[in-house]
Amino acid sequence: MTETASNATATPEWAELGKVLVIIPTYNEAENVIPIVQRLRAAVPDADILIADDNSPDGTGRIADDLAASDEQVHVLHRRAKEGLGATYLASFAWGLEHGYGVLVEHDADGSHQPEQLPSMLRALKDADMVKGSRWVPGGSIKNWPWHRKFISLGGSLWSRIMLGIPLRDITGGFTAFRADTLRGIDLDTVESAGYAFQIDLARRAVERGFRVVEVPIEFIERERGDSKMSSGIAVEAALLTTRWGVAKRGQQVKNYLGFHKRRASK
Ligand SMILES: Nc1nc2c(ncn2[C@@H]2O[C@H](COP(=O)(O)OP(=O)(O)OP(=O)(O)O)[C@@H](O)[C@H]2O)c(=O)[nH]1
Ligand SMILES: [Mg+2]
Repeated sequence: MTETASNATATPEWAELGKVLVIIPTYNEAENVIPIVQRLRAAVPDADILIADDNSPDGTGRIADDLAASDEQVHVLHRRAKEGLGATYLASFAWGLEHGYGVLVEHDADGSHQPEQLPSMLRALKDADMVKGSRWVPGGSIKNWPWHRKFISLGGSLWSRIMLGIPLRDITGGFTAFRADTLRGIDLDTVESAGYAFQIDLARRAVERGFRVVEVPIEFIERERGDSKMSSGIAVEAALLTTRWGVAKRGQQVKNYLGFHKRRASK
């Protein structure tokens, strides 16, 4: 019996949370999809995997089908065309919730998120509603990123904290574990954001609705194979939307404050 097979029979520490689904969105990740699935299956043998492929021209979808054919814990969601990370995650969350999973995890295919660090996040989810893998809390780190990527990441989190008043250090990170009830409670139907803004949007919604959002340190490693889909447009979308949400939130706070004083004065 292999180590993976014997681990699979053990009850995981997070069993009370229900079955775990790790979602891997892919676009042209032919070189990365097999190693990441292998690592995930070894690190968290009880978790199922959903590869959500946007019809990658490099054949990632066919490789995913082969993986699914030989492993009943691997599933594939084929989508028609590249629509961005936000749309892919929304479709994948819907699939996972329909299939009765208790925990849904966002996980990149490119090796930046390390499957071996997922158990510590699932452990933390026992006392939380949403757990974000964080590069910017003590113990967290980034390997092989140029200074300008660090600047965008830190600046984005700082801007979000200032505009939205959200107490998270790494709000744009994409390695996140949600309880199913958290996703059901944050009105996914009204999410419009696509790139980094999507991550900020989900965290903002969870915090505003009173869910417990916790950060766990991770080591983030720059991808070694394949091309990044990150663009300046994604960063600009995040900055503009965060500013819009922040202005709307502050405006509401001022309205509430003025309304309170008007009511008091008229008593
Ligand atoms: N299905 C789908 N997957 C996507 C899309 N865009 C990116 N991805 C996948 O989402 C994950 C993260 O994308 P990356 O290009 O690594 O973007 P990033 O991690 O924000 O940026 P880098 O730090 O530069 O790697 C990878 O697994 C991509 O293949 C998309 O439009 N559709
Ligand atoms: Mg990446």
